[in-house]
Amino acid sequence: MIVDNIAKIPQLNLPWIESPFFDQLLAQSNLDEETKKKVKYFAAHGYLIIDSEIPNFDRIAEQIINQLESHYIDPHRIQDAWKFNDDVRTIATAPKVLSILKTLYQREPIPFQTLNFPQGTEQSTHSDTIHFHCVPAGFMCGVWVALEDIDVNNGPLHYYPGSHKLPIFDLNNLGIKGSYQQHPYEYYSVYENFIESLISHYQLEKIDLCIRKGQALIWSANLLHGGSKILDPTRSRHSQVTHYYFDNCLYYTPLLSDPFLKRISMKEITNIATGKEVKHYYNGQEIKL
Ligand SMILES: O=C(O)CCC(=O)C(=O)O
Ligand SMILES: [Fe+2]
Repeated sequence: MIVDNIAKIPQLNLPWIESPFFDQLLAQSNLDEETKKKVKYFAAHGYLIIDSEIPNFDRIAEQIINQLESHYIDPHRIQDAWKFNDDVRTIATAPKVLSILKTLYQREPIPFQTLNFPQGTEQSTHSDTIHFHCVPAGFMCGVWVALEDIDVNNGPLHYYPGSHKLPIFDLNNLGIKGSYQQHPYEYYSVYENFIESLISHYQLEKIDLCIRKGQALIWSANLLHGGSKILDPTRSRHSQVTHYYFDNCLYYTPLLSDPFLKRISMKEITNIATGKEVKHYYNGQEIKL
């Protein structure tokens, strides 16, 4: 008799990489061995470095750098340049990236925000789950694409391998009601200090992302990351981040929410790939905002 293992594995409403049954699910999947290795690596470490495989990448990178130059009102970053720049949209919707994300999460990826940086951000270490979260949790990730070669001197992105397995923390864990803040970052320094304590408590290993132009880092929602110090202030650090959700979720901003006070800052998002508004779902049922 053939034993049907597939039917015996509980299907949970969470990313398969976080399922207690992940090893079995992976073993049964029809992915090739190379891909299985990558998914396993991502599940274990919370990140993956890939080649974005975007055709004519050098030209696209150069065009983005030149065309965005006059648009930096905030000198450090420009949000959602995909709305007026097709090259930014090309990177956000790169087929190779979308296909890897679909494999890693087993759901349709939804690129919903782009950030372009001309220099290192020196941004303090954080988990993106404080900014972008969803129900069920975990269906979010970031992809950081190098528009030029990156090394330790031009303020690389840094990350802490394995930190995605720590609990997901929000302001309520720190005794703060996010939805009652005067402005979104009123208590952000409390969160930043907490993350620093967490890193030193666990003595987490920090890695600077030194990658070549055209390469990309995918990080899972809860992986701690930030911008390292710019050691050479004369250097640029052109890069693009795209944040992705996955379909069939409720999307919200924990930093501004107190769900159990029924004060939830739901996110209205547009799928960069289709230009359409993204619907929210709870267990397959559409939820109107
Ligand atoms: O590029 C950086 O230095 C930080 C970017 C980041 O944290 C993000 O886009 O989520
Ligand atoms: Fe981030």
